[in-house]
Amino acid sequence: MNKEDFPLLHEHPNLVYLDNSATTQKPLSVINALVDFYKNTNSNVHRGIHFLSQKATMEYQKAHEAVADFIGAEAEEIVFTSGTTQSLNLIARMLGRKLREDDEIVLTEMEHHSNIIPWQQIAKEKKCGLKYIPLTSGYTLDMKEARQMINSKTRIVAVTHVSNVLGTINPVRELASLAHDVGALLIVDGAQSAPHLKINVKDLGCDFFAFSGHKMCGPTGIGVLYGKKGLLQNLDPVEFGGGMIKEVTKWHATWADLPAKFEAGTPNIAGAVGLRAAIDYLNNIGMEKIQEQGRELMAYALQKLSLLPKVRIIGPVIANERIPVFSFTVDKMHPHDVGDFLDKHNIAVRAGHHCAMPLMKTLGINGTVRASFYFYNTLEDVDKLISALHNLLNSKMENVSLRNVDKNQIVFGELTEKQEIYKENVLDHYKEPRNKGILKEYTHSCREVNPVCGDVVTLYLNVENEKIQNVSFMGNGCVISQASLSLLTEEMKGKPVQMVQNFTLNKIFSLLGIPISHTRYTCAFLSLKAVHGALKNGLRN
Ligand code: C6P
Repeated sequence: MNKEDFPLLHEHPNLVYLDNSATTQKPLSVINALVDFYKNTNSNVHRGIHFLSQKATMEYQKAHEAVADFIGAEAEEIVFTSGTTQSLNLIARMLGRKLREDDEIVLTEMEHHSNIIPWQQIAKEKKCGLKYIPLTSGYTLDMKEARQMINSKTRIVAVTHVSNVLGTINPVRELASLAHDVGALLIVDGAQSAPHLKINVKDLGCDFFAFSGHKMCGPTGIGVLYGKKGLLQNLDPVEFGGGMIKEVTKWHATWADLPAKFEAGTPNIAGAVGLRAAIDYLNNIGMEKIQEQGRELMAYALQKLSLLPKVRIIGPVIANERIPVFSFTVDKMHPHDVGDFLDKHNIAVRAGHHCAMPLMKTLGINGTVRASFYFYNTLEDVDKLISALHNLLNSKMENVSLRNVDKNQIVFGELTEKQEIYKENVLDHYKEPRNKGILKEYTHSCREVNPVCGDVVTLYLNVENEKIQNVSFMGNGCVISQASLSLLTEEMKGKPVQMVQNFTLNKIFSLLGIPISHTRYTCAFLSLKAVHGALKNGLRN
């Protein structure tokens, strides 16, 4: 359904795009709205008295109104930001000013980093308590614990409406009651719910609601912070500059009316216009229909995925409690290797920690593969995913992650004869890693994390007489990271420190001897970072 409205999907008919939780594709109407704005309306808002500026200001205002209608709010309650992340940072900083020592902030264990770190920072600054509502074994929030945790000390409850990893829909209404009963505010991260569910902020009972345009067919760089009017009126801005003032003297400034007071500087006018076009597009289909179609896809995908051996779904298995975002792990395979394999089959998924490292820690895993669907995906797309996973489960590791990729990363080719030999070597180092373990005696060590997938390695070195006498490593990872560590540690032994310090990423590439896709550079780089880190740590000591 609707695939023909999306030029990218039209241009790449064989692509199965299942990375919609990261960002969705854009319909032609949104692309045209952006082009039309720059061709016919481009001008700054609020500032000029000329015709174009008035036109741009009107378009910008209309965008506020469209967003307000979309979530059941008033236009004054809609603050445009660059995205969910900025919205959450803004609200954390604004509310943070009002917090006192020993006040408590309650989050959940399934939050995205964007709804953790801003509160962590505030909690540190203000010496507030930070608590996390735990999960049940069914990947939902433990509401019994939530009822205990939200108490008279709680000032803020900040929760994701829908988890970007688990797909779980959280009981926001109940959380709002719990928060309000103790005089706390409820902040909702709606990044993953606004694209899929019909949102009415009044029905949800939340005080603030944040979401991004790019996850719901809109452009990147535009997002929303909704706040109840009375609350926004009583908050002071944390960003200052043009457009947000009423009057400025050398010593003092007063603020513009809502929502301009919170939109300092030239806003993303084109983005707002594009977001309005996206909302028009979604409204034309109907959010209820989008939700209904999501349920259909979900039921089908859940049934098919749950039949695959060695595949474990990480998320609720009841279709009503979730949206069509499926995280899963494949027994004994690293999510990167699975993602790479699917990519080779023209299926775009995300693999890693999905910016939810604390959740991964709770689940006891480093990462997952995530297939996230949107309304333009079809049952056939599910079938293609399942069929590729079948192939993966039946294939040898040879086919899993190593392939030839041309410079623009689109066309896959065969490996040359020489590269085939290197590939065998890489696989051998992956299956039987050399130098794995902890050295009994070591002079240097370093723990490094791959920020993309959360893999952790620790490197141990024994340096004597300015030479690497011995080396080992610990930690698991994908084919590329493990083979790189194994190959590099072999290469280093007996070499002068100075020589090893000069190793670059090219050294790893030459040791691997096969082309790797750009997205895997961080996997290869992990070994080198650990080596450089260990040598640096040691020299400093
Ligand atoms: N999640 C994902 O692939 P921004 O980047 O500001 O538009 O959205 C941040 C954000 C906040 N909360 C949730 C629940 C999210 O899912 C996201 C973005 C993407 O899952 C990129 S990490």
